[in-house]
Amino acid sequence: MENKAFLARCLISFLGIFFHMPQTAFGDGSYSFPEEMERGSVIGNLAKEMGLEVSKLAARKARVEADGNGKRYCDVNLSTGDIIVADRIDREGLCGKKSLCVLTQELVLEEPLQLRRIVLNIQDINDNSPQFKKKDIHFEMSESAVKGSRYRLEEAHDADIGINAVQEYSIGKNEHFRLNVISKSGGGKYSELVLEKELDREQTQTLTIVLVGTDGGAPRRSGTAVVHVTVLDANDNAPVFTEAQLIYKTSMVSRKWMDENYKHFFLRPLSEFCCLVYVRMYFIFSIR
Ligand SMILES: [Ca+2]
Ligand SMILES: [Ca+2]
Ligand SMILES: [Ca+2]
Ligand SMILES: [Ca+2]
Repeated sequence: MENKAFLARCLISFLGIFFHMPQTAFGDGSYSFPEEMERGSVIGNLAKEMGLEVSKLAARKARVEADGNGKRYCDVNLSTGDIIVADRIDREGLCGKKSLCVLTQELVLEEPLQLRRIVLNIQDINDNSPQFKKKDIHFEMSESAVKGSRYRLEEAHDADIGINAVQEYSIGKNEHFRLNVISKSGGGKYSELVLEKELDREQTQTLTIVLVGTDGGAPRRSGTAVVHVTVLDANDNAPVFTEAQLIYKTSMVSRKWMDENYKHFFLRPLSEFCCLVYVRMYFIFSIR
């Protein structure tokens, strides 16, 4: 009889210890919702998703605690069983460029003690615009650059991921360049200017083109930079005298002087020689 009583006491003690041990292996709740929801927004319900009785939540002192040393991002409404947002959840700040952003919180229930895992799957929203590191991009291009020459442009960065990151680039209408967009093997895109119509410094010394980077979110967001092109000179023009210059020059020289220095003309560079011959011819014809 005494043995039976002892066994019964042992069994009761064991069961008491067992039921007060934390149980985490079942009944986890998983909730997917977008980042940046207002504090107090409902993201789920304990009764529906975790099978808990709402009427007992207050008595069992249900509460949410951060897992490990993390922060508490959600809370529980004891009268409705709703799980609500407790703090700002910024996907970019928490997970950067990771394609999955998962936070884990713990639901604690007392009498008996129970621990349930709450898994929060944070979805990206398009809350960042593409940005260029430099708002002004400077290029120096020779006017001798051939059609088809390419000039790589700075990539725009967008803190969002997937379709909410940069998808397209475009440039303002201009007569010299078109834009070529290239996808990088590791993700992301950049663009390059392709020369379509050759430059002429004697006609245009500088060009200003607006570059736009656009993401694929809804609504779409974009960022801009300004490309400043300075056209560098190439020696593509022979010196030419104007008629006024010719008349002035011819008035300053005599036919005798021209004849005396005839050999000297031939020692000059070809372009200059041509001009001087032209001066001489103009002089000869103009004094007749
Ligand atoms: Ca954000
Ligand atoms: Ca985002
Ligand atoms: Ca974006
Ligand atoms: Ca030139």
